[in-house]
Amino acid sequence: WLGRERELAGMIPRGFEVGVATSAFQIEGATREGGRGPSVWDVFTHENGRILDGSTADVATDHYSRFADDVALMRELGVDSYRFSIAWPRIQPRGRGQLSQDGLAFYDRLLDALLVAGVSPMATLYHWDTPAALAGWLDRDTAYRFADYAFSLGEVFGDRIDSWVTINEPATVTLNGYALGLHAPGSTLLFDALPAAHHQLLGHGLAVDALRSAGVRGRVGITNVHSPVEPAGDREDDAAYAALFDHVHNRLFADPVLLGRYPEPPEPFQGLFASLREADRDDAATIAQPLDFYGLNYYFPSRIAAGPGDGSSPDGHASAMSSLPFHLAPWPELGRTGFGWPIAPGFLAVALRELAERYGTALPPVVITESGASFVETADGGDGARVDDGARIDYLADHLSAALAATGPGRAAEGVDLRGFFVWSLLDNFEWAAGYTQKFGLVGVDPRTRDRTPKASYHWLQTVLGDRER
Ligand code: GBH
Repeated sequence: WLGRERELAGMIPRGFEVGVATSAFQIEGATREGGRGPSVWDVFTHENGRILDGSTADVATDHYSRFADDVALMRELGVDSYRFSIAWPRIQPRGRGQLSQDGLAFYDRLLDALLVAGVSPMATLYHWDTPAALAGWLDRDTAYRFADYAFSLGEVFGDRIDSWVTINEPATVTLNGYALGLHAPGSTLLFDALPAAHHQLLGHGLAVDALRSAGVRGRVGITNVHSPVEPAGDREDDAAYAALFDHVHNRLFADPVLLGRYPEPPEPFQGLFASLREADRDDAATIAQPLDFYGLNYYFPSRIAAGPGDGSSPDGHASAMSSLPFHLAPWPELGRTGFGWPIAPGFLAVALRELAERYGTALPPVVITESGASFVETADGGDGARVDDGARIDYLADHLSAALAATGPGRAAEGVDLRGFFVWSLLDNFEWAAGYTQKFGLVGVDPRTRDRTPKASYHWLQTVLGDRER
């Protein structure tokens, strides 16, 4: 796609929002400054053996002190919008009570800089950094604490934030954080993790309500990660476990939000989800607040095979997954990212088509709130050497064009009103359990000096954005 910037620019409709995304814990650093309290991720990263390279996010990309440079990079890039997250423990160091003026001041400065730069802010209220002082998502009370926090932010920033995302990927928090132990808080509860899903969904619904009561003028939505699922073979067990995986990864988090009820579990797994039935009766209406947009994160499809695997996960770690009766099978026919994730832009179109099929008129306008890839890169950026990440250019162009081509009238995902696409990520950053070993950035960050150097993909996207019709 290098050299075909015009072609891609020509596919982007007028008014379509193109942005870049980050999250607080992955970029900010300064974890003890401005009165910030510890989050579960601070605790987790300081435990032995949790993070692949033994790193922490204490400094990360040092965005906390370099945010003005990062906004300048976005202005130069020419993006319409910036999706970032607000660190709950900066605003409420203990997860409840009085707001930290220092914490608010940081996001106040960031928002001002974005406004001056003409970059529209999309704020995620929760991208995994739960205040460590709270009991966490297994406890229903955390949903109410989250709604209080949301209300406060709505009051303070309601006039300046254009789009609000309540929770980023409750599926990943549930599966990686509570079921498999790959993410904070590191629990390996398998199916006993389901209350964490329910309480996040409840927290989402309460937060939407809280933001609207606070009178925010921006759009309000949620971000779910979707991974279209296919059985690895034609054995009956493969199909049954594929349906189970689709249920726990995709439907469980989208159906309650969009349809106002939990999906019917596939045969013969009903028993595993019994706890959700009761919860559903009481909270279904709270969870299903009408939304202004639905955020979709897409990385890769899942191919499911019956039988336990070796427990290795797409996040690069052995996990409790080895005690499940199914595993994720490889995609030998497809190219792979630095993480080993299959490169499958066609399945982004499938994810969009499934949204149209499953949710029909209940589906609000869709924004792709994350799409991107890590690749093994030779230069680290900071020494001034530019990274020639042609693979990332192809990845982004293939995914953006697949999404745009799938959503026109008469197309596969007709019915999806696609409004935007955010690249994950602006910067190389702290990639959770993989530490700094996986680089997703359009901009490289020197691991020693934290100096920023735009990669070839940054310059390419800059040309695409400049070539759009105005
Ligand atoms: C996103 O998560 C995050 O929002 C972002 O912070 C992160 O940096 C980015 O992706 C890149 O990782 O099959 O049960 O083992 C998406 C990460 C990783 C979610 C793989 C689903 C598979 C769960 N996805 N995971 S499982």
